[in-house]
Amino acid sequence: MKSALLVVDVQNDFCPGGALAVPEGDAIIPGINALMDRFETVVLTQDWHPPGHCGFASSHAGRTPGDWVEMPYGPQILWPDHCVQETQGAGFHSGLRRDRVSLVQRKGWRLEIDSYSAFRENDRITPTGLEDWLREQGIGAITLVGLATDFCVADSAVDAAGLGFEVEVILDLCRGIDLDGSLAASLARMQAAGVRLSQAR
Ligand code: VGL
Ligand code: ZN
Repeated sequence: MKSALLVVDVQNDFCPGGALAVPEGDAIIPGINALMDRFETVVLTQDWHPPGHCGFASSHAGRTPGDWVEMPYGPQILWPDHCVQETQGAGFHSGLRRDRVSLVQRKGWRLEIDSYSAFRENDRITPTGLEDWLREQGIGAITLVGLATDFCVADSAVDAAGLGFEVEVILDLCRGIDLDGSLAASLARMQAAGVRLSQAR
């Protein structure tokens, strides 16, 4: 079975100094770069929000990051402005290899729907197109690494497993945000979905 490496959101805003910095977010980059040589197909995801995006606290009067709001599609956490299209923060970390990349899958570009998963947006309906692309490439197994373990990595892994892919997450090549126990909860969610949790070393 053909495998793909899915590198989730290794962007400046999720690394130290960024707008939504994940602790040690940049520490995983050398390991991810080394792993790329083991896969013919490497996909990068890129969180790519328009200014005024619905997932930003600044788009909701009187709200601050960490607040929950009710969106038409359900509850949604609000974040600081991050990964705004065409900004430096939305760019990939300069240390991340680009030579082996087959596809860049952007997500979260709709003003009214946030998207953590690389497969389906937060309304849980709208597809990103990645599933079809992977199937057209004959890929049946996916290995995930990147940021953040408890949001975009976990949601992507759970969706991939639900779509019938064989899924592995290499935990020491991910880092989490851990908001109110979200890290432990995400590990349980991934395990329940049949995702294999492993370690690079
Ligand atoms: C992410 C929160 C908001 C992530 C993206 O990459 O995990 N988290 N947007
Ligand atoms: Zn985002």
